[in-house]
Amino acid sequence: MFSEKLFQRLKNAEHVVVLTGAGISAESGVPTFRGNEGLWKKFKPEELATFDAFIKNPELVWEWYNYRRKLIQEVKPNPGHYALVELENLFPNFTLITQNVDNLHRRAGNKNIIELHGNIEKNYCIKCGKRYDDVNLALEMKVPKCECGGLIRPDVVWFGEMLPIGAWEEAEEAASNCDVFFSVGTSGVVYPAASLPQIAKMNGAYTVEINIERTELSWFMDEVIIGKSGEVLPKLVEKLKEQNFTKILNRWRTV
Ligand code: BJW
Ligand code: ZN
Repeated sequence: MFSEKLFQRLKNAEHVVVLTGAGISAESGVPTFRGNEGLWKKFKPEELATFDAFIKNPELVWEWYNYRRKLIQEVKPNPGHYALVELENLFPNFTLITQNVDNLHRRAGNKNIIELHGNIEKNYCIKCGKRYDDVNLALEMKVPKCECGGLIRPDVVWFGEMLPIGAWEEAEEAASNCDVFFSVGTSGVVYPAASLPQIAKMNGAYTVEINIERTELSWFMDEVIIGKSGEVLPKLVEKLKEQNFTKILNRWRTV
């Protein structure tokens, strides 16, 4: 399943970066955005995840987010998420860049996380900017209005919006300076996130994709592993442990 080259690169790696997408949470029961199971009612993400859609029909967009908030509260991180926590502990420098807004990486225990598309459990007023970060409060509200009269929106990044201040810069910096870059469970169609694997590769990283199918990004990856992230990632961690990887890594570090 994994090449010798990958282990070689990992043994010499000081900085490992993982980019995740909706696919890593699929095995927890969180639907992905695209593909047959990814559809929500009859809408595409491009029709709901925009500011215009929200202004046109706040109830519908809010309903979509509340449906997802409730779902996320009911699910748990899966073995793929937990394997990334183990990976974080194996390397001197590890950055987890996620496009997901579901908090499952934090709940699993990862520490160094960059959330590129925000966080579904947080909200703010579009008029005065006041924050409404209590998820239960958000769930109770049918038509979300701030005390100033402005609409309350989820603190996520919609199409046409800038990424959170600093998040893109940090992600680009991590991708430019890593030794191995994993792209896990993302279709690679949404930019600028989808450019990160190419940035990593251009800067010399070994790039690996883990997905149940080939994606827009597969053609330039050094290695494409077809499989569920909840199965592939724990196997990778197991193999690294079998090879007494930590010891090898430590020996390398002291040379
Ligand atoms: C499994 C699995 C298992 C399943 N194991 N795998 C024309 C060309 C290029 C760009 C543009 C363009 N026109 C407009 C743009 C820009 C636009 C864009 O990219 N559009 C494209 C769609 C064309 N981007 C933007 O507007 C972004 N902002 C921006 O560009 O600002 C300017 C800027 C420039 C430079 C620097 C900084 C700023 C903002 C994008 C915001 C995206 N927002 C959303 C919604 C977030 C809130 C929410 O959650 O509701 O983000 S859309 C949605 O897509 C969500 C996701 O994070 C994102 C990516 O989706 P993801 O994660 O890849 O999910 P899927 O469903 O697509 O794929 C799942 C994958 O998992 C599949 O491959 C499965 O096979 C796999 N899988 N089970 C492993 N068990
Ligand atoms: Zn307000």
